Amino acid sequence: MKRIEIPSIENLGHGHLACAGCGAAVGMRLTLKALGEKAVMVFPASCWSIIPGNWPHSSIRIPHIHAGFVTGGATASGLRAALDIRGDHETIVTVWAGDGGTFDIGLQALSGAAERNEDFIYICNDNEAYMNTGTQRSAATPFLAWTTTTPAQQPKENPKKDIMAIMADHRIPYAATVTAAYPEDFFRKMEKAKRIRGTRFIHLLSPCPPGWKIPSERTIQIARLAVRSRVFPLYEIENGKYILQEESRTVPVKEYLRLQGRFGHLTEQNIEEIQKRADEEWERLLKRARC
Ligand SMILES: Cc1ncc(C[n+]2csc(CCOP(=O)(O)OP(=O)(O)O)c2C)c(N)n1
Ligand code: SF4
Ligand SMILES: [Mg+2]
Repeated sequence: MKRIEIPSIENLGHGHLACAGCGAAVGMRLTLKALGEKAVMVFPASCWSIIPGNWPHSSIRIPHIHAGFVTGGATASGLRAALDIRGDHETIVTVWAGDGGTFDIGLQALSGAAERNEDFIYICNDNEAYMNTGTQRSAATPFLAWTTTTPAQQPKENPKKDIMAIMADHRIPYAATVTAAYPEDFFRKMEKAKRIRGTRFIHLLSPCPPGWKIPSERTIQIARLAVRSRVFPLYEIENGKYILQEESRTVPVKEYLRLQGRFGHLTEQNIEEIQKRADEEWERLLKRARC
């Protein structure tokens, strides 16, 4: 595979307000490096309503708009139309929305935009809960995880929604999963997304130290283990075709779970059940990739 040079340009500036070790901040750095200067970004309500800093200052060095929680897909559609009317077909329109703003409350606007195949890159920054408001469960929260609304005595009963399959079923041209633990892979997929027109969907898994109850220095290690345990496989869906990246150094899900306080209440039986589900999901993906 061609070697990727990640540019030294930094468009996430000093003084941002993310927690120490925030996985999303590393993801944002990479995203902004990949996008370059000719891009605009929409932020539906999330931790990223706070992280850039107080107006009139911002640590995000490309033009950006703070938008209503539900409106990521709609705001980006309007922005694209406005740029096109001005004759600017070059500036890339992007959305950076949380899992709550994508899997749950923003799904309708995103679905409408994807069905119209609106021309933007939508990045779902998935930290698996509503973190900005104090770690409430979302449809992206994993099975049996602790959150403040799914306490350890009654952890989340439902599996994570398969947002990639939902987006692929909108017949969009491109969707991909990424984490900051695989920066070259992340960068390569962003570069590919930039070359395609229409709705492109990037699913970024971002460990969150306070919400996942992990030490801030373990963010990247845990993101890597998410991939190696096949809890979060890396793959692309190009025009409906699944392209799966086989991870050669796989580990049992236990290795991933045991480092995180949000799974601290799990019994051995719970862990076996999670392993079984991860194996079944992997088989399901493999089947799709072989079609
Ligand atoms: C209509 C509406 N409901 C609720 C809120 C409060 N709110 C702001 S951010 C947020 C959580 C966002 O969660 P997510 O999209 O996962 O992003 P994260 O904070 O985890 O980055 C909520 C509930 C809001 N801003 N607007
Ligand atoms: S709460 Fe989590 S996602 Fe939000 S800034 Fe802190 S580490 Fe990042
Ligand atoms: Mg979230």
